Amino acid sequence: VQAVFRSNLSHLLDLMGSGKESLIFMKKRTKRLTAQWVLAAQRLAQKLGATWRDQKQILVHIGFLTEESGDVFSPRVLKGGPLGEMVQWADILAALYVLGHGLRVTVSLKELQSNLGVPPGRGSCPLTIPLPFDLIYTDYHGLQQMKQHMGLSFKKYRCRIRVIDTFGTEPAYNHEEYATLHGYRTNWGYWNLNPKQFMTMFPHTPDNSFMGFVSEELNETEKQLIKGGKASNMAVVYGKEASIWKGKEKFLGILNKYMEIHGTVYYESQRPPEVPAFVKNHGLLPQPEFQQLLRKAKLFIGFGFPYEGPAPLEAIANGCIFLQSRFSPPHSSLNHEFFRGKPTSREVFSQHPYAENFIGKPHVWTVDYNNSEEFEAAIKAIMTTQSGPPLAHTAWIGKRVHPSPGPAPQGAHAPQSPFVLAPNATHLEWAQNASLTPGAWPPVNSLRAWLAVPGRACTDTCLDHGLICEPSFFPFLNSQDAFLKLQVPCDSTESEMNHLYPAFAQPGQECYLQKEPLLFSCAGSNTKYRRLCPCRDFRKGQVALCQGCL
Ligand code: U2F
Repeated sequence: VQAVFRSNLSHLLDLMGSGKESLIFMKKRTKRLTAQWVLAAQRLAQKLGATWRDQKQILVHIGFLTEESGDVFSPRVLKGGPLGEMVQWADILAALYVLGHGLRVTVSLKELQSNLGVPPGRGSCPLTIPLPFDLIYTDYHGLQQMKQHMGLSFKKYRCRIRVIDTFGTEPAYNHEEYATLHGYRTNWGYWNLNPKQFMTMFPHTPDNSFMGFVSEELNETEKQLIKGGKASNMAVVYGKEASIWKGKEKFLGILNKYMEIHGTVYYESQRPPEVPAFVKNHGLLPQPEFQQLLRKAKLFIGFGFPYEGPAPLEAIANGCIFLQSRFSPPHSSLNHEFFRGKPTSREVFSQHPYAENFIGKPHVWTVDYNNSEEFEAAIKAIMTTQSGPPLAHTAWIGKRVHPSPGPAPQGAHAPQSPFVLAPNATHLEWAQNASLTPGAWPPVNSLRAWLAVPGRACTDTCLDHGLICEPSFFPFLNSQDAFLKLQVPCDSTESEMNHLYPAFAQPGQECYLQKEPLLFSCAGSNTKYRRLCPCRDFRKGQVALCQGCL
C-alpha cells in the first residue's frame, strides 16, 4: 500500500488516548503544531511528486508512560517534572502520522499485548507469533515489557524495534558479552541491537541515530516584531522545579543587579524558598505561554540542570541569548548521579553541549560560573549584544531528509534528524540500511580516515578536523591495508573484540582489527590506543548529510 500524506490530525489525537496528564500535554502540542505539520507534508508531497512510499504498519509503545513501569512522569507534568521526553514523543507521532503510516499507540501493557496478539495470561509463554507491525517504536521500559511478553518473537523481530533513548547507548554497553566481560553492563541493559536502532534527543554519538524533536521557529514578521519588543534587561531562568534553584543565590544576586529575573517554577501555594523574593515567578506555564515569555526576554539562563532539554532551543528560536555553565571537570556516568548507570561514557562539558557546539555565540554563551567575575562580565556583555532570533535555516536548523532534501515542519527545528520526513522509507530503515550495508549510504567517497592521537575518541577526532564520525564506514578501515594506506607501520596485526578497534598501539607497533561488527564505535577512548577513525564531511546544520551526498 502506498503511504498518503495526511492533512488532518484529529484521528491521531484520538489514537493518542486520554486520561493521563502526559498525554494531555502531548495532544495539546500536536494540536498547536498542526498547521506546521500539514504545511510540511504538503511541501514534501510537492517535492516528491509521484515517488512511491510504502505505508508501514507502526506500533508506538511508550513504555515510560505505562503504569507497569511506574509512570513517574505523568503525575509530575503539572508540577515541574520533565517534559522533554513528551515533546519528543508527540513529534515522533505527528511525523509518522502525517507521513501516512498506519499507527497504533499503546501506553499500557494490556494494550501492548492485545496489539501484539499475545493472549492475556500467555505472556511469558515462548510462542512465536507473527508480528503485525513493520516497525515498533518504544523506549527502554517498553523493550523490557516486550521481551517479557513476546516470547521467542522478541528475538525474531527485534530488528524491527526502534528505541527512543534520550541520552544514547554506546556500542560497548549494547553488546551483551562484551559489556559483561568488560564492566559495561548497566541497569538499562545490553540488548545486542544495532546501535543505530537507538534514537537520541541530540546527536551524542553518531553510533546512534539522531532523532531530535521539533522546535518551533518564527516567521519573518514575527521575528521583526520580537526584535522590536525585547526588554534588554529581562532574564528567564531555566528550571521549572524549585530544587534546580537551590544554592544559586549568589548568581541570582549578581544577575539581579542588571536584570529583572523571571521564573516558571512550579509551586503549590507559596513561593518556594529556593526562589528569592526579587524573582518574578510565573509558576509553571503552559507551553505556548512559556514561549511568549521567552519572546519578551533577552536572556535565558541555565544553572546546570536539567541537562540537554528542549527549552534552550526554544529560547534561542524566540530570540533569547542562552547563558549556561561550563562543567569542569565534565559530568559523566563516572562522577555524576544523574548519568550514573546510563549506557554511555560521554563526558558532558556544559549543561547543553548541543547548544554550545552546534549553535554557539552570539546565541549561546558557555562560561565558568565558579568564576564570579567571568559570570558577571558575561551578563554585562550579553546586555549590550544585539541578539534576536537566528536567521532562517542557520547552522543549527536543518531540513533533513534522505535522499532528497525536503522540508522540516515550516519554521521548525527537528535537530538534524535526516529521518523523520524521509520520502521512501521511514527514517529507521534508512538508518539501518546505512549501517548494515557499508557503502550504501553515505557514499564511500566521502570517507576521510584519520588516526586519532592517543586517548582521543573518534567522535572528537573527526570534529577536530571539522568532520563527523561515520560508523558505517568502519568496515572500510578494518584491514591491514587501511593501516598501510595511512602509513601506519604495523609490526603485527591482531583481530579482537574491542570497541576501540581498529586501533594502533604505539609501544609494540601493534595494529588491532575489530572482530565484532556490533562493536564498531565512534565513542570511546583509551590512552593506550590511537584509534583509526572513519570521518566524513557534512553540511552545516545538516550533520546527517555529506557535502556531495545528494
Ligand atoms: C530535560 O527535560 P525537561 O522537561 O526538564 O526539559 P526542558 O528543557 O525544561 O523543557 C521541556 C519543555 O517544557 C516546556 C518547554 C519545553 O518544550 O516549552 N515548558 C513549559 O511547558 N512550561 C514551562 O513553564 C517551562 C517549560 C530533557 F528533555 C529530558 O530528556 C531529561 O530527562 C531532563 C533531565 O535532564 O531534562
